[in-house]
Amino acid sequence: MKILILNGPNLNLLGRREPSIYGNLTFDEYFETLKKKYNNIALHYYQSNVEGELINKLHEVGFSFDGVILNAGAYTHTSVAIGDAIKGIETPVIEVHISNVHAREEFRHVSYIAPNAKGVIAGFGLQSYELALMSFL
Ligand code: CA2
Repeated sequence: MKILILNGPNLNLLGRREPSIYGNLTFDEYFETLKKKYNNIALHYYQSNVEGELINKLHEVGFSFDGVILNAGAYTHTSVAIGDAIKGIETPVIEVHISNVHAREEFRHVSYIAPNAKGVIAGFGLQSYELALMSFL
């Protein structure tokens, strides 16, 4: 089974700032533990701060991978283009968030991803990614 974790803007800063919202671990550290725990899955990871690069990656994997776990960061709340890209591919996409976006500012309650996603997981810290992964098993 081939699964891609796709992270959007600023998620490369995880573990370095705002630990009260996003925790202390860097994503690379978390990803290593996840890969060890699920070593029977071909787990890939890509992060970009650039909207078009996220779309290119969705197109690249979207007809061959079994699933995408997508944290589009703030693009979640703004990007019609990422929403359209998800609509245009065959691979199911799960929207994830580290924080509970519904308990935060109103602009974070809007998602252009959710209407095109298989499901949404938010608010479980980095464990949100593992919960999404388990749903593909
Ligand atoms: O809770 C999430 O996973 C978010 O997707 C994170 C985004 C935010 O814009 C979404 O509303 C919810 C922000 C990611 C920024 O991450 C940082 C991590 C450490 C330091 C600064 C930013």
